[in-house]
Amino acid sequence: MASKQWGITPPISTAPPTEKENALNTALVNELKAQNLFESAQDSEKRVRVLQELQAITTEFVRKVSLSKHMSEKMASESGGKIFTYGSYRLGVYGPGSDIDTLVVVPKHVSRENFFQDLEPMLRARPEITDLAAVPEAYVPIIKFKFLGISIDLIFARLSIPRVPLDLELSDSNLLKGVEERCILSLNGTRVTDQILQLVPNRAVFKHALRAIKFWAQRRAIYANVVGFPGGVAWAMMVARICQLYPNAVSAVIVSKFFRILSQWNWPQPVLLKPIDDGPLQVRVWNPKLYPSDKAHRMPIITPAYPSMCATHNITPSTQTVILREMARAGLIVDDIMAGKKPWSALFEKHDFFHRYRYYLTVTAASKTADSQLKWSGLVESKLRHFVTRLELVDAITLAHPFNKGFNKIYMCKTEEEAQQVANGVSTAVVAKDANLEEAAKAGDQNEHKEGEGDAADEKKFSVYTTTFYIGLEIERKKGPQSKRLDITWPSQEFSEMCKKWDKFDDTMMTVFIKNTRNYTLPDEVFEPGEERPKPPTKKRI
Ligand code: 3AT
Ligand code: MN
Ligand code: MN
Repeated sequence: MASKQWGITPPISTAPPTEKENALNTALVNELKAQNLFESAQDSEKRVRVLQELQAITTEFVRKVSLSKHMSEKMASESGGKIFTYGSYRLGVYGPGSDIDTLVVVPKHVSRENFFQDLEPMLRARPEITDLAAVPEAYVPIIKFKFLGISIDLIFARLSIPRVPLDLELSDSNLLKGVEERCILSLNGTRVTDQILQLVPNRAVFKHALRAIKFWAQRRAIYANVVGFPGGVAWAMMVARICQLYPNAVSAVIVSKFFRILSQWNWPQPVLLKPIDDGPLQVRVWNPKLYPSDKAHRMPIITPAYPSMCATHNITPSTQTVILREMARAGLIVDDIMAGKKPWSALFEKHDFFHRYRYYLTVTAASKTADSQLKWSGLVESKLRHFVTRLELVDAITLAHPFNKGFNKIYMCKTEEEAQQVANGVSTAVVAKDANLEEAAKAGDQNEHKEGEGDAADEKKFSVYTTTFYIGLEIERKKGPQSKRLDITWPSQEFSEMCKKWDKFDDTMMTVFIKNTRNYTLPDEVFEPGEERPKPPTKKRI
């Protein structure tokens, strides 16, 4: 029987699973369940109902807008409007806390203004919908809200066709003709996830393997597109490629081959799920022969839907090293698991980032309100990988490893001066608590003080919100007694200038400062309760 070739090369093996592999696979799925990665059937049914409601609202939205543009009742109803999903929900790897990434597709006579001026009020009017926030000026304009408690990220795309029927598919690249760039970007999420699912030999195998890899990457703190690690789509494409190479394998085998193959991959050879398409538009498609910036990608993982892009352009020399080390480490552990010498839980052991290095840099973004801090800390985080690339140029630094998330705090200060000192990193000797920034921003800063107690709260009128990011440094040990002091002045200056160039930067509200920290002076919040902390050296080095 001639079998279909999945992907751009013949498979490595088409062997069916052995009994032992099947048993290991059952153990893997059980471990994922024990880690609470799956939602209950009841909650998943709720998601389906929510999506049905969103489809009904979308149909009504398009009909209303069509009528307002003087279409007949019949034409208005036939204009359609359809929702699609992308992200973890579409890939079937969502967990209890996941959002539903949803795309509203409308015909040409419905505009982006209508999305915010007509659909948004319709959503606001629904009693099931709470916490609605619209961000029309974002790179991908978005409306975020909760529907019956489930987070929804709603984006929008307008096609250049008169009707969007419920059986419309987005796979045809000709649909992109005459479509605005922002809409092409919005369509991309669904087009990519749909393609990934089309390009794997067995979706159930792919999904369980991807859940395992995503969980591993999160536990090892190497899951974060913004700071220079692969994000969800990139991990999905890597797993999909392994599935293509072993079309009959079970998820446990896919996971074990994943580490072996990708840690030994001939980077920067790209990971491709299919040949890169040319398409009908004048848009840029990833091409290292044509574009020097594409040639610079160190671990290219290319999206399969036209126009193909590199999902991992953020990876730096340091993050590449960290990823490959983690893959090599995981490969050894999985060998033991496959040999029956270790349980799957060994693969998912927590990262050791705060134990790994002797020197750390802390980058702290601070501002006066939760709302401004949410945006400011996001901006600073998005520039962190540029700081990393500057640090990589410093002679003595052999590796600059960014941690994948920041730590939030609120400081309550008695005087403005004290608040200013905190914001500049001079003083931290005030009351601080761990902060949930999103919650605080929603509640509004005026409510902040209600959480304190009576007079004490009144005294502490000036709040400062901080988010601290960590970069672990590997320093080359110079021979000789007097090694030169590490000088990071230039990268630090470049970095803070980069942050402050932001068009919404407000120097009366926002600060960013960088500090050196030794491992034994790291703050408590980066460790779990009971976790052993790095100790200061007992003997002086000679
Ligand atoms: P969860 O299960 O939701 O945690 P996910 O993979 O669905 O995992 P997200 O909902 O954060 O993750 O993102 C879904 C997709 O949305 C992934 C990416 O294609 C797109 N996306 C997310 N954040 C951004 C962003 N800041 N800019 C551009 N695209 C984004
Ligand atoms: Mn999501
Ligand atoms: Mn999302």
